[in-house]
Amino acid sequence: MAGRILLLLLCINVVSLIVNAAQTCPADLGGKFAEDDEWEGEFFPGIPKIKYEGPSSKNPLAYKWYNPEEEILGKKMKDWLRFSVSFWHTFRGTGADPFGAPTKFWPWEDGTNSIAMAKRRMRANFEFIKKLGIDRWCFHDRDIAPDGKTLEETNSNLDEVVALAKELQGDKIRPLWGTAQLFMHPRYMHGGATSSEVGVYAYAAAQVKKAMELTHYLGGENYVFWGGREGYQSLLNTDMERELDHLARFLEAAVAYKKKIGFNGTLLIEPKPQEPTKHQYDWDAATTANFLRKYGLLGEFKLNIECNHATLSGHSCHHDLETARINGLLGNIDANTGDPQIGWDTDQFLTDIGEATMVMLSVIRNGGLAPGGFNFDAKLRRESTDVEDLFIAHISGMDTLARGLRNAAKLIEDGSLAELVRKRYSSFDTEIGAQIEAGIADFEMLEKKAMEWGEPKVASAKQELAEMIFQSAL
Ligand code: XUL
Ligand code: CO
Repeated sequence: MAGRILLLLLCINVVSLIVNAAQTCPADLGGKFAEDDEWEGEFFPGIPKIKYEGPSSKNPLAYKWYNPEEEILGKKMKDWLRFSVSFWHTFRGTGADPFGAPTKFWPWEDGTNSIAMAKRRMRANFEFIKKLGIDRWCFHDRDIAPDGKTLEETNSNLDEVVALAKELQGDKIRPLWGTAQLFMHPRYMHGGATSSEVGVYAYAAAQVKKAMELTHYLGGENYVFWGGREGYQSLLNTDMERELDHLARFLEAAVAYKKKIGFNGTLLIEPKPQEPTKHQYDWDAATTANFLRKYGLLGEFKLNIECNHATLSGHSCHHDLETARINGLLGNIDANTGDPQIGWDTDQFLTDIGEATMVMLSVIRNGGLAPGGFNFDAKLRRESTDVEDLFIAHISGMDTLARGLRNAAKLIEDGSLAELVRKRYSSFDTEIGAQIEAGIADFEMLEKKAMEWGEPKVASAKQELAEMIFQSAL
């Protein structure tokens, strides 16, 4: 039993401090139920297909704000929101943390990491997605299938599970994105693409190659690079310039391979400032945009902004979304939130209506996110242990963003916030303002104007009024 718990910690809990095995997720073919992937009946009996019942409903298993077919600003809610379930939190999250053992023992889990168990979990995933009425899911390679003894064996385990996933997806469901897990295995302790070991760089490339092929095979719309260990713990032993060059070469090779296999999905980089490394190279949207610009990769990548990562980097989620958007880089959102009193990546479901409204303002200004969407990179609290809680958490997260969408549309249709901003900059809607914005106003000309005009009048910023207008839409 202790061995099982250790194995689960190693395979599932991304922030676990206990890492002492040679492999992260070895296949356990000798498990008690390992030969049997049959599961009688439903995984979620008693949970119906979740329907929209409107804001007055008291039913926890119903949508109050998310009405998928309803049009908001000329687009269906489901097309603005493009929700996705993340396999790792929902089906591999155990509730373990660095101080505590797993708390979640889902009835379909048999305690093994066998291929049979991986297949059963995949069946549970698709029943879950279908009951929520969601069309998308996200995965890491190592969430969905166990490691083999060799890379070839690992790849063949993946092929077996992915063949089933393809069948279960049917015509409608597709991965929003896939990714390679380049952070849990001990071989990645110095990073993947930025490792000091050339063998690790090659292994990481092989893993990304396979994960891209599988994402493409499943009809995935995007592919994500989150470099949890692409960073450093100390600059004293790190050649930062060389590591960043390696990362760029790695991403260039990924672009070339994407084109070679005819994968048309968007490549996304997911910024995060730190955790698990002390400093991650993709710190925030602005840092990542500069990296892409320096290496000539701007046209090939967009960003996957995760709200809890934005707040860890000292920004609001809205700030990083706007930074991505104004640089033409907003591709996807990992929808979650942190806790104001806890300084790490708690990956909670977003339930703050004000924050959701600001997020949706950015999404509307971006014209939507497609082919990206909203991935619930969010998990139940350790203390939430009922199967039903998985549904309640997603329903609540979906309703929060749906409410944010409705509020943001109200603000845009009302127009007073936009008018406040327009008025604030109206002094530039003049001949001289137009010359400045066109880049033809030189310093001599501006000095002449400053002398002619004398002391400039400075208007109020009207922040409290802006906040009042914003509040009135919530
Ligand atoms: C980690 C995180 C990851 C990425 C995918 O903080 O957000 O789950 O989204 O590797
Ligand atoms: Co994420």
